[in-house]
Amino acid sequence: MALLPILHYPDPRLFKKAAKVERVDDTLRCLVADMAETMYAAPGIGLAATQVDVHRQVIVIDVSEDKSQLLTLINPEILQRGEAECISEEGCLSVPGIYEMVKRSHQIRARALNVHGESFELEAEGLLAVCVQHEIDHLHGKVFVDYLSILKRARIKHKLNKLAKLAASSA
Ligand code: GNR
Ligand code: NI
Repeated sequence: MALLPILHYPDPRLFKKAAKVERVDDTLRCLVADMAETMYAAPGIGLAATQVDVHRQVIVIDVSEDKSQLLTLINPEILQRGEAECISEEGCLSVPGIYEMVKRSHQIRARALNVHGESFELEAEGLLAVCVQHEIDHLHGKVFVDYLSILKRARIKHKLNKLAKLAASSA
């Protein structure tokens, strides 16, 4: 197992579209294990492969209180979105220190493959639904700050660029 480095916004690699996974094999399961370890260590409630510079459709999520319910979604697709929307505060491991309100569907139904390559359906609401939508966005090259105003996004870019320069100069 290994901790993987997480890309930070506005790194252009975060805007790449992930390709479908062709085969769920041991190499892919190794990636899933590393992603889970990275997510738990961060700590975060979700991680998309895009964030660790792997551009394949793989997501890990665990929204449980005691971090005992790891969910792996390979080639996830949203089948249905409920009509009700909810606005909640989001953060992202790729946008450190920034928390903003985002509007999403309150409830969704999704289909994905598990680590055994078996298809399953997931019905989710609340935080889990928000997280699944947030992670699937990453696979499409989209980050939650894309939902904010241009002004807010520009401020966030400026702030994170400054932080990245600071980090580079002290490294
Ligand atoms: O850890 C995370 N918390 C979070 C909180 C509200 C909405 C979405 C998230 S996902 C985030 C981890 C992350 O960046 N996943 O891509
Ligand atoms: Ni994120």
